[in-house]
Amino acid sequence: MAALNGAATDLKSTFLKVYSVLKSELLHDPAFEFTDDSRQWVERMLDYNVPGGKLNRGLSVVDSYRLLRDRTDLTQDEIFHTCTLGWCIEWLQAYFLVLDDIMDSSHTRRGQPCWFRMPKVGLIAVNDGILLRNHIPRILKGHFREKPYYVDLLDLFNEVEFQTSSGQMIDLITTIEGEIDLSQYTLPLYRRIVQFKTAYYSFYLPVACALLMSGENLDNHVEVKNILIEMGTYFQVQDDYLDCFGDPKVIGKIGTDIEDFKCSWLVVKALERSNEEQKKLLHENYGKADPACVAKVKALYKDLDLQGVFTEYENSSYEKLISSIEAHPSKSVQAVLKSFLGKIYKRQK
Ligand code: DMA
Ligand code: MG
Ligand code: MG
Ligand code: MG
Repeated sequence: MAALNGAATDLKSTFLKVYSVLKSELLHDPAFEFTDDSRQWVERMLDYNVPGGKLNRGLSVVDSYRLLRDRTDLTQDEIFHTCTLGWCIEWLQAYFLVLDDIMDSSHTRRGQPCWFRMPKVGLIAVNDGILLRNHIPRILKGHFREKPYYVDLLDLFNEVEFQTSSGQMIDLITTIEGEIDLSQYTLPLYRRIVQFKTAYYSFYLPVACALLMSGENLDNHVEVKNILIEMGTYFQVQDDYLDCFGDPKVIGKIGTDIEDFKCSWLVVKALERSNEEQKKLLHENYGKADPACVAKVKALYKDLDLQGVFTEYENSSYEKLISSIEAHPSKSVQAVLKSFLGKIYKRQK
């Protein structure tokens, strides 16, 4: 393989080179007898679902490790291994998204149709999701089996996957048809859902991977975990806001939260701020596929100035996060957390 350049500006192209290496290894996995057709299917499925996002989670592993080690010149080996762990998180994300889009009846993702909406794919996407998930331990076995932290790494991925799917479960059972009840949509339920479905895998996992590679024991970093969970909660509030108010051309997906009766931050805030008449409007129109109902909900969000409420929330959570980060004793850990926060603050996509 060509030399991996570690300079920050080239990080993304280095990262993408590692994707090609990992993909090629999986396409020649000796545990499976590939035919041309099956190899082509997996390759197309991977290219469609794994590398097309912002890659924030994956790149953060490399970034975090560099900051923890306090040097820019990582060895070729360190670069390859941090990128590989970064890709394992991107694989995990692809797995969750392929299945999430089916369950949320979404239409587009990353500016293209959701995988299950593609001709000839349909519910084969369910098995593709399972396959994506199974690629992760294969990648880890291939590259980390001899590392002293191998068991901890496997345990970390297992724990985080459990947390994420539990979060997805709460997200989904709050919207069961016939049992929908807006009055249960309060901030504590909201926080529980998003902490589990988003924060662990998107924020804690990348930093925890970098900590393990640096030889750290994760039990000694509970405070870091708590800060990352708060950051992940802020990130999902942004996701919910963009679902309604973002530009689909920029975010690459069309929002479905209102139609899907999701316990979104916006509906929680709307309920907090509504008078009886406005609550009635929500009860009558939230969770309906009819575009006229969706439009009424969006108009109410505007009347309640949820855009202003969001801006206020965004500023105050940023302030709070910065002060908890600055209370951390280690400067390099502070740098890791600030770098992550910098990537998402005021994001438009
Ligand atoms: C995303 O929740 C959580 C996971 C684990 C994929 P979501 O359905 O709000 O995500 P998106 O808006 O990207 O569909
Ligand atoms: Mg979704
Ligand atoms: Mg979802
Ligand atoms: Mg969303």
